[in-house]
Amino acid sequence: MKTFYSTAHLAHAPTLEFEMGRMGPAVEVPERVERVRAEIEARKLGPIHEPREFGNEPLLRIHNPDFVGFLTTAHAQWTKRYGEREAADAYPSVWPARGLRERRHGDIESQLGSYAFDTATPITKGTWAASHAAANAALSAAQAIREGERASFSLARPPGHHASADVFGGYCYLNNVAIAAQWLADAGMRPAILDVDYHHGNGTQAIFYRRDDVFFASVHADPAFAYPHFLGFADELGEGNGEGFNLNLPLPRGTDWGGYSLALATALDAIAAFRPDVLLVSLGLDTYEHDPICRFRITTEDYLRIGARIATLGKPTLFIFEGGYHIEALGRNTANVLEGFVGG
Ligand code: OKP
Ligand code: ZN
Repeated sequence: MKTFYSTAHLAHAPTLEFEMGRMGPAVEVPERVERVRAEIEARKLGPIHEPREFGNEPLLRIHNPDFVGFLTTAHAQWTKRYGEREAADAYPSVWPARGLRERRHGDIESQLGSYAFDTATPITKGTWAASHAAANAALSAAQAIREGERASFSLARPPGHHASADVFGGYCYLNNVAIAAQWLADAGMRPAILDVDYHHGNGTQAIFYRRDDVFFASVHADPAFAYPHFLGFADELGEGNGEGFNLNLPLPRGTDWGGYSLALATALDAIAAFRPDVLLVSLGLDTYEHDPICRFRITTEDYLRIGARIATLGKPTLFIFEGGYHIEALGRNTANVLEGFVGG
């Protein structure tokens, strides 16, 4: 198992998050990745490599050029307007909802509202650098698979599965798993994506929704009560050519290994029927029983089982780090999935 990691993620360190009507401490923080790296080193789960630079081209296979332009300049525009004092991070505060006009090229407030879908996802000074580096890590892990590795792990942040071609949100800016899947498809491979984060991967789904060359399956908390609230329902099956190539398995609050393992088996069966030659896993660890922002009951032991189950597909597998907010257990839980996979 090759892991791809760089310190570039440290540049993205939001401190505050707006949640439940008040500002609280951010949960998508640099320590997350540092804990996992330490655990991989301590357990000797394989070498850790520096990602290589892929440039913007592979990002633009997924993301709209104007959206990428916005991400690269948003923070500079924000500080030019408001100065560098307290409000150092850029947040949207107004959206072009029904009856209003989207303005992707307007002032920075209208750009933020045109491209964001929530208030959880600040653009800081280092957001672009870290996001670009996370995409490079995912692409490096994809290249390792392309060169014959059985498994690789992109250990980077910010995460990606909530970002679509031209919308950011859910702590995500660039969709790392979609960028890697597209790069592999462009190299002639047939990718399937399995998203096991607690939250539905609405961005990944939207990107591939009308396509039959990339299969997307997601096991997640029912959006009837959980974020992202507006996508991830079971009746979303894909559209046009993509009909039948999208599978959502929403689960109730309190789901433990019993309910979870049945849904995982269903997802893996559907993926097997697609006959992919590479599997990409959006690896969220926020299904953990003690996660501070989520409501499933997956245990540290269960993560070994999840890894072993994924291994039964028998495909080259690229794990991409997404959510997971219980800092103390995050290293152990993540490493358990990887170890379960290698041993499985
Ligand atoms: C990201 B990943 C706003 C709450 C926002 C955002 C959760 C993002 C999860 N009131 N919560 O999928 O782990
Ligand atoms: Zn999540």
